Amino acid sequence: MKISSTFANLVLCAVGLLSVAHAQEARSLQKRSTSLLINPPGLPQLPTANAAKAASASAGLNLTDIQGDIVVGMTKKQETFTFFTIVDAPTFKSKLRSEILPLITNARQMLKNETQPDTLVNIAFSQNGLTTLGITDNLNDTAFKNGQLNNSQALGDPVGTPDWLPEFTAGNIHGVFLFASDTVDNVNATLETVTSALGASITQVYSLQAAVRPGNEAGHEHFGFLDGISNPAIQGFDDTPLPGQASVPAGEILLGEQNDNVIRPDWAKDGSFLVFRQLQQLVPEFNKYLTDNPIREPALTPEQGSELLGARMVGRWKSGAPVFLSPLVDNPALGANSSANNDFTYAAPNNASLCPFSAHIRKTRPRADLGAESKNTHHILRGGIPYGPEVTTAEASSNTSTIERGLAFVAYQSNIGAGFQFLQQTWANNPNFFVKGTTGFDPIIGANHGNPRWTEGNLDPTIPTRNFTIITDFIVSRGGEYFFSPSLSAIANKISV
Ligand code: N7H
Repeated sequence: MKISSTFANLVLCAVGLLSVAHAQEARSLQKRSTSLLINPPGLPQLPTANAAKAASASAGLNLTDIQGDIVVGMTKKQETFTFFTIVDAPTFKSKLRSEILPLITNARQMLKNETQPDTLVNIAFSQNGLTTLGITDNLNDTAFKNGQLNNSQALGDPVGTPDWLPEFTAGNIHGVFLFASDTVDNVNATLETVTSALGASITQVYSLQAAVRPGNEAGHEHFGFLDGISNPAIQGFDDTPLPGQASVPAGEILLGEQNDNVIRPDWAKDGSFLVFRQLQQLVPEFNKYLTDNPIREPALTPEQGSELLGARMVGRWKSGAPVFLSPLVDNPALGANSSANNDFTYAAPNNASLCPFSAHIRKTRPRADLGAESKNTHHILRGGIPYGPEVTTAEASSNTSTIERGLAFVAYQSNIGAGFQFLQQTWANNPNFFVKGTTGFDPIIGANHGNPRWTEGNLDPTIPTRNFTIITDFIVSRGGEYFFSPSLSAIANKISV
């Protein structure tokens, strides 16, 4: 009897995947007792392994096939992003299959300390990378296909991208490795293992080392705000969202799952588009702007008025407490309470006085402004991490950044045009969103090609029409790329063959 080649391939794939799963389990048996993720008060926890297992079983989501970073959010302790060019595709494919695939961390492994690896390893490919590997199938995502450099004007970056690093403009980034762990030594050792396994089949283009901020700043980005509070819960992975957390059909983040209505090749199922942006933050300049422009609320000192302006620009206090629930002063207990710090909708009455329409978190997720959350199909899952050192005394006293620091911004979604690009272009950079004529730019990430940005939207509650003209971009895009983070079976059966 002749076995059809399709059937033979299926058997080989199944055997291949089983051995990958066994290799991962075997490695994880001897693994860690502490987590490679941070867990500061106020940030949501991952579901327990049992809860995720039950949710995914009923939804038919295969958590061992989904790359781990997609689900973990902004909680890595140490992370290095290594961008590479594929110079020898056949050798790369063979090493990818035999040596790298067994190292790739899946979503299920991240749910228990004992199953986490020493270092999370994930991989993603640019359109140029897939093309170099001979993959001609169309993933049907225009932004991904064209690459981020071609998208830079739509994103509001200055014309000619003068601030982009040359590594991001050269057009030779084919892929990126994500290495995350609790120690730099682990990250570096794994990077060494991976790059020596791949040998001369790749060249490294660029590496960005990132890390959680020290001490009590753990979980806070460089402006000082707790970050990573509000990420959507993926249905079929986390079915018990916290109050106020968006619960999204899996297909908003993962290709080929429910609510991903775009036609994709079968092998793209359970992959996700990874948007990477190196976003420099001008922290002393941001602080100077707040000092110079306090909100003159009679009950507050000028320092408190500056703090209030910063909180209203973000929509949250540094502790994470939302200004909608704590409008005049910070409430650290609320910020630290993940069951309460996301529990609001901007519903009337008089909602803009509580949280400005221009506030970063209201621009990027307008909640009840759009009606029911299910009417908002523009969700991203943020997985970034700060990079660069703390502000020095000299920088603080001169109000001038001399060392680069910022956010290694990572966002996962099934559709870049509806996800990251939409949030940046159609909401943050659009002065007419949400209220035409009186909202202005998102004062944090809104970009106007390097030109001044105006913002109001009730930013100053004591003078609702006060117009702020911000000359300095506190966030400067240093470039980035769009990637596809495939499922493990896609790596085994499509990308490495
Ligand atoms: Fe933003 N920041 O420190 O001000 N972000 N963000 N972001 N962001 C959020 O809810 C920040 C950026 C979103 O569900 C918080 O996790 C900084 C881009 C979305 O209510 C803080 C940078 C895009 C949310 C920051 C940056 C977004 C969000 C509150 C760059 C998309 C959730 C904490 C350096 C295009 C909104 C939290 C919700 C929250 C800051 C970038 C999107 C503190 C510094 C480029 C969707």
